[in-house]
Amino acid sequence: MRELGKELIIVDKDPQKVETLREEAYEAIVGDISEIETLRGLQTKKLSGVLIVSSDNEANKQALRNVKKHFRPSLYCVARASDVINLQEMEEIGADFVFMPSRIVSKSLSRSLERAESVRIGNQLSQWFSKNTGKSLAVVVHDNPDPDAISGALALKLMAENYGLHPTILYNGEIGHQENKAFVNLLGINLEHMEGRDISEFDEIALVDCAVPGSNNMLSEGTHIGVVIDHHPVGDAEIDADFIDVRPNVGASATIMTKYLQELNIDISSEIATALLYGIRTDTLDFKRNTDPNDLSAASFLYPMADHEVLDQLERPSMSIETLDVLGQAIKNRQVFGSYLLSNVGTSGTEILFPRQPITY
Ligand SMILES: [Mn+2]
Repeated sequence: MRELGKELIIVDKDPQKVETLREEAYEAIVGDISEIETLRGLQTKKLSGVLIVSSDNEANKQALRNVKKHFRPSLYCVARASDVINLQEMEEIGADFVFMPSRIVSKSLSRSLERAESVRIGNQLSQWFSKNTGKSLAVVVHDNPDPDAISGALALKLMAENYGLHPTILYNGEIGHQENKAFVNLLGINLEHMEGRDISEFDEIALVDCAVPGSNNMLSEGTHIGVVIDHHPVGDAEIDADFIDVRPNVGASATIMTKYLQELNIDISSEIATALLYGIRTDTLDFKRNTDPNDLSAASFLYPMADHEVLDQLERPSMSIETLDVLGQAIKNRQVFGSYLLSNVGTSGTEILFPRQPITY
């Protein structure tokens, strides 16, 4: 409360405790919170909230009833319960927030475990990079890469550069969809097609957004990999790698990479923040699919650094020149057969049938 800059009045049955609190310069009074007299004494003060936190469930419920009855209804009430049944009862009486100390402890324990794990793997990855300083690194994404794969690779490239490696992002297939092309162009992302490049010219290989060499990437099966970062389940595939981080519960590889950038304290440019945020959003369908709390926390970390004008452009692509071309061709080549208009749109060889009249139902 002191941190929040609020004044606090503490009520306790135990005169000894009250004495100690006063010695620590708290305003404390002796009283039983379940008794209406005690509450009346407080009512004269300008209260913004009441915290009912004794370890006695019955006393807390009685206090809550009294507060609800005798104080203004908008007064914010927090209560402590030792179990779920009391928690529900307190909510029914009208507490705005009920907490269970055991839950808070287990939550904070699991957070601290998660934190320790994240430090541990962050250190491992940083050790791998330190060991390979000066080497060339092929950062390979899956075939026909999407924004998650590309932004994840971009983050890994940045990380590698920070440790003095010489990374190149490599892809196979094509960057399909107008949105993905716009993504690469607007953010000026440099990636090279695998055609004409020999993977053996690189000292080390990293795989991003895919994990198994030869599966959805152009590597040969069984290739030794330095670093694997992915979020797709790999089943029982055996991967020969120095460092593997596959988290099927996470919605995007970009999320995993964002966590590493944070953990290893690597500065992020606006382009990379924008790319990663777009990667997370597209892979999770704007947090509607396979989303984990990590995706949300990574996104909220990236959000203030991202270029929202570029994101806007990516989300509402104007009709592409190619689409306009196809439509133009269709209009030029039109032929009318009865109630249908038939057109040939050239290179794709597809014929399109348009009803001559708009269909109405
Ligand atoms: Mn992905």
